[in-house]
Parts: sequence; C-alpha cells; structure tokens
Amino acid sequence: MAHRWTNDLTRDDVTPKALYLNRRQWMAGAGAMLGAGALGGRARAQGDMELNSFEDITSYNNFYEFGTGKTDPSNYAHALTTSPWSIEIDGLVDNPGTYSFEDIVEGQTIEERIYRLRCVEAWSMVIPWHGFELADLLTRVGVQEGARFVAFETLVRPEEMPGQRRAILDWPYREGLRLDEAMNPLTILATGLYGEAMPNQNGAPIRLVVPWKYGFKSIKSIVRISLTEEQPEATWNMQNPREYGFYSNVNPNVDHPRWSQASERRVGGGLFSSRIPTRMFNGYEEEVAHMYEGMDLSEYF
Ligand SMILES: Nc1nc2c(c(=O)[nH]1)N[C@H]1C(S)=C(S)[C@@H](COP(=O)(O)O)O[C@H]1N2
Ligand SMILES: [Mo]
Repeated sequence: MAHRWTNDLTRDDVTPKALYLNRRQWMAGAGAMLGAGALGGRARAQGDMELNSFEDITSYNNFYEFGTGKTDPSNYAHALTTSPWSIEIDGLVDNPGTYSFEDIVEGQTIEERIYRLRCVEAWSMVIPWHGFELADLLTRVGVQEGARFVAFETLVRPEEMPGQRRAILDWPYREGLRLDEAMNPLTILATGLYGEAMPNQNGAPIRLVVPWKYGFKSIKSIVRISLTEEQPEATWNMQNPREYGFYSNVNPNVDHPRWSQASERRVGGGLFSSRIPTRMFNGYEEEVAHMYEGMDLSEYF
C-alpha cells in the first residue's frame, strides 16, 4: 500500500509480471515487505500477508457468469470481449453518462494495493491488485445531495458467458454499498493484478474490491454504477437474505447459518493450504470500524 505508481497506467500499459517481481524483490531489499521466496511467486511477508501466486489467483475463482465451478472462470472467461468497454453512470450524479473504460481510467493514479480477499465460503487469498479509489471516480462525476448508496451491475452477455444461459442467479449480478463505504479509501476499482491487466476470470476490465467485506461484494466486470437514495438490490442478499446480508462485513463472531466464519483456509499450493483465524473486518478494523459504530453487527450482518 505504500507504493504508488505515479503514472497514468492503462491496461495496455502495465508492468510485466517479471518486472513486477523484480520490483517486489527490490522492496524486499529495502526491508519493506518480502523475504526469501519471492521468486517462487509466494512472497513471504509479515504473517498473513504472504502473496498468493498469479496461478492461484487466476485459476481458483468465483464468477458464476461462467459457471459455478472454481475452474469454470479460468476455462471459459478467455472468450469474453473486454474492449470496447463502457460503464453507464447514472442516478444522483452531476455528470451522468456512458463512459468508456479509457475515460474512466484517464488521469487516475493507478496504485498497487495488496489486500486479503476473504470469501464467504471460508477460503482466502492475498492479492496484489492495482487500481484507484472509487471515491476519485465518484468525486469526478459529482455525487448529488440525497445519494446514500452506490449500486453496481455486471455485464449480461450470455453468448460469451455460458453461466448466464442458465438461471443460476438472477442476472445481472448486482451489488451495492452505502455511500460512506464506497467513499472509504480502502474501496478500489481494480484494473489489474500482479502488474498485468485484469485477467478475464478476475473481472476484466474493471471490478470492485472491498477488502473488509466477503468476496461476493467485490463485483466483477462492471457496466453500470448508479447513485441511489434507497438501498439497492444485491444478488446474494436477494437469493438468500437469511444467509447473505447486505453489509456482509467479514466477522469471525457471526457464523453463516451453515458453517463457522471463525477461521478460513488460505488458498495456496494445494497440500500446503493452511487454516488461519479470520479477523474482524478481515483485518481492516482500524480503517473501517468507525462506519459501523452503534450498529448491531449480528443484526446488520
Ligand atoms: N459478477 C460477479 N462478480 C463476482 C462474483 C460472481 O460470481 N459474479 N463472485 C464473487 C465472489 S463470491 C468472490 S469470492 C470474488 C472472487 O474474486 P476472484 O475470483 O478475483 O478471487 O468475486 C466476487 N465477484
Ligand atoms: Mo465468495
């Protein structure tokens, strides 16, 4: 998080993975993050911030538009056309409209964010995203008074997304955040990872990353962002409101009705997957707990 790429990177102009690793090693030399093992792709950092490999991150995915299996996205998402791409921004904004991907990233400082990702299914990874703060985009389009939530939608294109030919979920995949959550500096729109343009299976060309919430809030391949007064519909919450709350903040003290959320399996290296305790707000308590002061987190789960 300390490292800023102060240029206007686009997805056609990203650091190759090899260079990225050199940069990581350089940081290790500077005593910043890494120790031995960076070349193996799983760079050892302090405790639970050991990076998952590019292979882990791009071959074990949830992206139901391509099917419900963990390898369906890596098997089928290559067929997704991600250029041209545009995002409709509407609702309570000063400058509504259809923005091309290039418009959206233009002038943004693309920075690296190494975040834990905790799936509600109780597995997790550590991923070096790059992207920019959602707040920067919202400020640019002008949030109007009265806006209290931000709604997001994923592309619907069954010709390229085989999972959408079945009613696995009520398409389009939808998600939402409270405005203060959307404006929190931890919330990013990610355009890549490991110094490469976002792999299709991870939500190309642009997806949300909200690291203190269960992974399903981090909606992929976004085509619409709406500022609303009312709490928007959210796919998993609609599917099963008893199991998936609108907030879905990572919380080891509030179990899923069908399994414990007290610990998680850190994906990586098959046999070497290990179980670790889950942390309140996925370890981002200091940055986000203030937004939920006075709320009963077992009621607003
Ligand atoms: N559009 C869309 N976004 C989605 C999903 C999905 O099925 N469709 N799955 C979610 C879930 S459950 C998780 S855990 C994360 C996984 O992100 P990753 O595959 O990049 O690790 O994406 C989230 N975003
Ligand atoms: Mo998930």
